[in-house]
Amino acid sequence: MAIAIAIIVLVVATVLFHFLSPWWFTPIASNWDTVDSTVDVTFWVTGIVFVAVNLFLAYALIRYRHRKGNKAHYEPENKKLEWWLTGVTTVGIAAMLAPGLSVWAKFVTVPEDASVVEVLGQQWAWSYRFPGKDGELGASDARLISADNPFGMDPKDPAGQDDVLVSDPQLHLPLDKPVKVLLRAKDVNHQFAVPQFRVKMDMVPGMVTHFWFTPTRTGEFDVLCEQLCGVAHFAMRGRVVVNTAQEFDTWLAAQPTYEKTLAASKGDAAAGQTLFATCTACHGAQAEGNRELNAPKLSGQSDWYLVRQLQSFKGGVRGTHDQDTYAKQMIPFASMLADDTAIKNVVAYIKSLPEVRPTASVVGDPSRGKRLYETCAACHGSQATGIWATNAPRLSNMSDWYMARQLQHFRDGIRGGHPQDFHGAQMRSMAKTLADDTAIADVLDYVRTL
Ligand code: HEC
Ligand code: HEC
Ligand SMILES: [Cu+2]
Repeated sequence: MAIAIAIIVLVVATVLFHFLSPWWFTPIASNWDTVDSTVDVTFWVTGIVFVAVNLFLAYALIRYRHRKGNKAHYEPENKKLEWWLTGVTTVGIAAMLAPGLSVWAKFVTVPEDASVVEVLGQQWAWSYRFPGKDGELGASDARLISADNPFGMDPKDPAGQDDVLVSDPQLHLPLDKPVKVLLRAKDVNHQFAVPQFRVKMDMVPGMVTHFWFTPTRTGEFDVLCEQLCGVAHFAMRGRVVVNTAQEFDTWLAAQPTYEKTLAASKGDAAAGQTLFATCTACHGAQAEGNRELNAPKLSGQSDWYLVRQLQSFKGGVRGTHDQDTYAKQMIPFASMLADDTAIKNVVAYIKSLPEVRPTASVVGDPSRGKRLYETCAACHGSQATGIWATNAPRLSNMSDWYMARQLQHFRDGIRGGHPQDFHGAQMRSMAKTLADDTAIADVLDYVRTL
């Protein structure tokens, strides 16, 4: 009897939870309301079966419970009942699957007037490509990918010259225009998913998968990777901003074409030397760092990382938190660098400076640190030399007191909290894996041994 009551309570509680729970679909922002309908159909079919089967079980437990003097009647087969059950199950399963098939067919059948955007997934970041004025994406190949060619563009294909390259996890799309989304992966399987659009599709290296949708309201929507793609899979975040056509056109026009990125200056160390004169006051003549002035060592650091940080300071992405007083000192000096060419020049000069070994100041337990560093190695490399492909800078042979402070700042949300700071946000979630300042000291003491 107790079991029967427990089952009835379970059924009632489940149904109540289903209708009262706040965890329901986010408000839809695309044309795919049919996706919601298919989920609704599944809920109805499985819900009715769940209630019917469990209530029947409870009924049978009560009706046929043990009573003195009663003997059970054994009925091994019942042709009629079996036909009924087979028939009802078939109808139920067909009702669940058939709508999905027809919606799926529409999901991958792209309308003629759809524009095209390519999404590129990698551990653990997103980037995007538009076809440019000719309406055609140029050829690309994973084998051509390098720091200078992150999209793996084929330089010989004329169709690729005007392709628009968005090296940022944030994509913009115009409102009410159907768009065909082509998906490529650089390294392992990923999945492009935007819950409000009700879209998701696997990204498989060596394959181009696709689907289409029409954004139906403006706003910002999260891009998630919904395929377990490695230790930092949860940190693979991006954003789609749906704009009016005019706002979108302005944004798109400001993005560089492949041709432009090729022509962009590689940085001139001689020109950078003059610019670096002001930096020496804090960072030292050899960019060796100065603890008294809180300015870290820059020599030996990857050039692409230094460029990004200077752009972040300048663009208000780093150093905007009230408590980030050290980073705030950097903002006026980064802003003195007039444009990207100046930034690249000064970084080219820093790159030409000789390496010095910074003095160690953080003391911890390197053997504990070694274990903690295992996760970090996925992005920063086993020797902590930094990996361009994961956007993670060099840590070995850099100022340890500075890194300790950065890890505290990431952990406490002082660095990496700006909505445009996708790389910082990634490191923020990783810094939280270090329980306290002792763990930070341990891991940095281990990094020093590399
Ligand atoms: C007034 C002192 C001062 C001057 C001058 C200065 N910096 Fe800095 N810089 C700092 C401080 C302090 C930090 C650390 C910020 C933090 O802790 O978040 C920093 C950080 C940086 C970083 C980030 C390093 C990293 O690993 O993330 C870069 C890059 C940098 N500076 C480059 C420059 C360049 C290039 C110049 C000259 C144009 C310059 N700095 C001038 C004080 C200064
Ligand atoms: C998912 C990849 C990833 C993992 C895992 C990761 N990091 Fe990072 N880390 C980054 C990225 C990306 C940045 C650069 C952030 C930026 O551009 O502002 C960074 C920056 C840092 C910095 C700041 C360096 C500087 O010069 O300012 C430190 C220190 C750091 N990471 C330490 C660690 C440690 C310690 C671990 C392990 C607990 C770790 N990271 C794990 C991606 C990662
Ligand atoms: Cu992924």
